[in-house]
Amino acid sequence: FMLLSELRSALAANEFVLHYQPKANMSDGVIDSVEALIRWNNPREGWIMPDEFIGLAEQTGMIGELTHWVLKEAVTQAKAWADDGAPTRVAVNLSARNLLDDGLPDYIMGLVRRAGIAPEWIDLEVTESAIMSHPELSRDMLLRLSAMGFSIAIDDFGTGYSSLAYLKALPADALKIDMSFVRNMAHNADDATIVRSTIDLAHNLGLKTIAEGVEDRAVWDLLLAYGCDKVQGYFIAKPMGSGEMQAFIRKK
Ligand code: G
Ligand code: G
Ligand code: NA
Ligand code: MN
Repeated sequence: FMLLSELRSALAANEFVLHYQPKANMSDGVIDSVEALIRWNNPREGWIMPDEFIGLAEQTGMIGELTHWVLKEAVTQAKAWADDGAPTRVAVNLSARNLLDDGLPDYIMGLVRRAGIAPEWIDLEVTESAIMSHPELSRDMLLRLSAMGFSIAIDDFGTGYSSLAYLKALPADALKIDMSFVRNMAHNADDATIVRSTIDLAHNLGLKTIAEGVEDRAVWDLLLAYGCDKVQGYFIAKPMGSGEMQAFIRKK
């Protein structure tokens, strides 16, 4: 049981932390992008994962403030990695409600301008179901963000109900194929067919593909054969703190 007041004081006390999970290019193995994943370092209970508090933040509207914090932290980190000679794109997850926040594009633009980095260094991930909760408004918002130079990835692709006609009208740069199809694709012919067809569909629409939940070499090999662009998952690395991530990028 969690209270909104606890989330508010956690933000004020700076108890939220971003972890980062790398995405590897399939063509050359290079890691030039990561996904930021929020955690709550609670002084009494230890690490609390986002599944336990993002829902409350969304229901109460606090997700607006929380996402502002995530974006600020992600931009600061992208700037630090660039200054360190290891430029890395940082992806931030947006919730359905964030897409209704008219001030969001100017807020993100203000952050990247002040940091002195290009918008290209920040990727935005939005789930198919978040977009479909307000299709028209979400599309307008994504068009604004995309026109500013931020790239848009459709997250958890394949689990929502967007039509192909609607997908075509979105300013997306990439599809992230949901891990429920990817994880067991080496042992499940239907999953493999879904993943292969999704990659073909994405490429035919001019979109890049990212497979999430890659846990072993057999899946990597299949994805390589299918022409997937990027992979993310425990086979590459688990989410990690920023210092560990920096060492990981350097080592590669
Ligand atoms: O690694 P993991 O347990 O961190 O993530 C669980 C879920 O929480 C995923 O669906 C992920 O997209 C979501 N999530 C992680 N960080 C954020 C965030 O900063 N904002 C939002 N809206 N969702 C996040
Ligand atoms: O919804 P989203 O795609 O943002 O969720 C990412 C979630 O998946 C996070 O909880 C992250 O920690 C987790 N994750 C990342 N890679 C793997 C993986 O290879 N296998 C599994 N089971 N989970 C993963
Ligand atoms: Na995500
Ligand atoms: Mn996802």
